[in-house]
Amino acid sequence: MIHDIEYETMPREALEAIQLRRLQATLQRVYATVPFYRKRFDEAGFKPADMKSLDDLRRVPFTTKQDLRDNYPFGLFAVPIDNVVRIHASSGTTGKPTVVGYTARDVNTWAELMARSLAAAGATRGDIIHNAYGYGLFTGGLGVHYGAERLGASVIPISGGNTKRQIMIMKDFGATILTCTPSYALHLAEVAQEMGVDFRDLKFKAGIFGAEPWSEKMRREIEKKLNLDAVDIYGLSEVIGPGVAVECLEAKAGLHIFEDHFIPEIIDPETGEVLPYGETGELVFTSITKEAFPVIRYRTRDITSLNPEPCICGRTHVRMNRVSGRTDDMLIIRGVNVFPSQIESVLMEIDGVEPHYQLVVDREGTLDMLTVLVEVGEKAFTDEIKGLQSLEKLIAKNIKEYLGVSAKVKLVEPKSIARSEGKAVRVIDNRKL
Ligand code: DLL
Repeated sequence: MIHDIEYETMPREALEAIQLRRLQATLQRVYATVPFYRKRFDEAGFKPADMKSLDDLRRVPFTTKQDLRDNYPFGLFAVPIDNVVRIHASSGTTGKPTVVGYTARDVNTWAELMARSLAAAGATRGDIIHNAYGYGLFTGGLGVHYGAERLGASVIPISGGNTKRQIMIMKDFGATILTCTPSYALHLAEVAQEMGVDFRDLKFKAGIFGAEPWSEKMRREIEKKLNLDAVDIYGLSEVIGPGVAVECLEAKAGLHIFEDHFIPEIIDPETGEVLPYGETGELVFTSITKEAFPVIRYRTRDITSLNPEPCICGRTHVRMNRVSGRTDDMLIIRGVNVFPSQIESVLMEIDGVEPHYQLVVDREGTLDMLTVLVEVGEKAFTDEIKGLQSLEKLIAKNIKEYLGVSAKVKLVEPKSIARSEGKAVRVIDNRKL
């Protein structure tokens, strides 16, 4: 279902005309109201009036996470605090969180975009949405919540945690749409099984999963275990929260970016040069409708590519491919670049291995050591030691073959890797300690 037929299927030319107008207005506004942007633009010799066509965007300086930190907490707000009605923050792994604000109109925009996102996954007024994204400073819970209400669906604000109770409630209330991180979805499947609850007896038709990277293989695993269609949703607090891009149920092949609100670019993370459609690099966003916290060429650190091909669903908005990792998630192990998602793909090719894993990096003397902890299924685990050893060897061999890095593989007992209610912790890097 397309929630906003006019905007989501707008012909390219009309869409670009709107983008340019909104972009010009945004640049004028941040230049006038945010000293940080005024200074940045001045230093680069750029004036908002120079923005004559969308191509001129590449002349505008980037904004980074560090810039947000330097202006902590409210330094990049473009409206007085009187006009801010909501504040969220993303925790981040180190230091201070990144703080973002919304005016009433921004909250309204966000609700619309989330209504679009839920509708893209097939949700309608008649659905019951079991929302297990965390409520709080994290944008997942409230983002889905407002979108569900805007759509007219019934939302269950269960948030994360207390997994057994969640299973009981989803069963008793007959929820039809599940929203949570993909790793928590798998955990729900596991706990349901322990409780003797079969997802085939539940009423779910679709799940809208995001907030962390996941693979195509993991999608298949989730679809099988939870007996639903699994759709990918992407977003980040700095840009608005969830609802920046979403897959459509029809194609499930890349996420439509809501281009009437956000302009995406892909850049070479080393040189900052803009790359053409199809090439892989760092995703950069400029918001063109937000009031309280506009972002200009914000470097997400997420790695993906853009696909402008028309989609069978009728939406004209460009699609981003699955995020394959983050520039700052990249581990450099003895000089070799390794992304957790690459290890995940290797693991998911192998029978008997569960989609629960963790990468541990240590430094022994001057050498980096990568240990991959992998859970095996109950069946494999009760096999003879010999079988387990050969499985470890096979995984290590495949990692070496595909990624060119030697890793120590350690099979661990089923359910021994900590489950997360939100984003899974895939990497433990002891080198920083
Ligand atoms: O994770 C917003 C969100 C909530 C998205 C619920 C989807 C669903 P942050 O906590 O600010 O916001 O984290 C943003 O999470 O830059 C990506 O690295 C990662 N991420 C989000 N969605 C996806 C996805 C929310 N579908 C950061 N695939 C982003 C891969 C994702 N990574």
